[in-house]
Amino acid sequence: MKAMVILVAAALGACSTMEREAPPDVVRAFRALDRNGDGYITRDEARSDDTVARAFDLADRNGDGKLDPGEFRLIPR
Ligand SMILES: [Ca+2]
Ligand SMILES: [Ca+2]
Repeated sequence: MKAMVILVAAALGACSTMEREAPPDVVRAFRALDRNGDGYITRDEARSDDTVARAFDLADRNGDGKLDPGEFRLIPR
């Protein structure tokens, strides 16, 4: 039982680490595009990057009209 708890905790820990650690080049690209620094990339901000602009609708999974870092890092580049 104890081993099970430790396994689950380790799995959860691995997941949250992966969430937190986007590759540095993705983080850099995100910050470069997020010109007003609000933590989201709007369609307007995406316009300066062809790849992101084209993938925008696909990447905006919750349909709020902006990309958060989690959505942004799923764009293939
Ligand atoms: Ca922004
Ligand atoms: Ca979104």
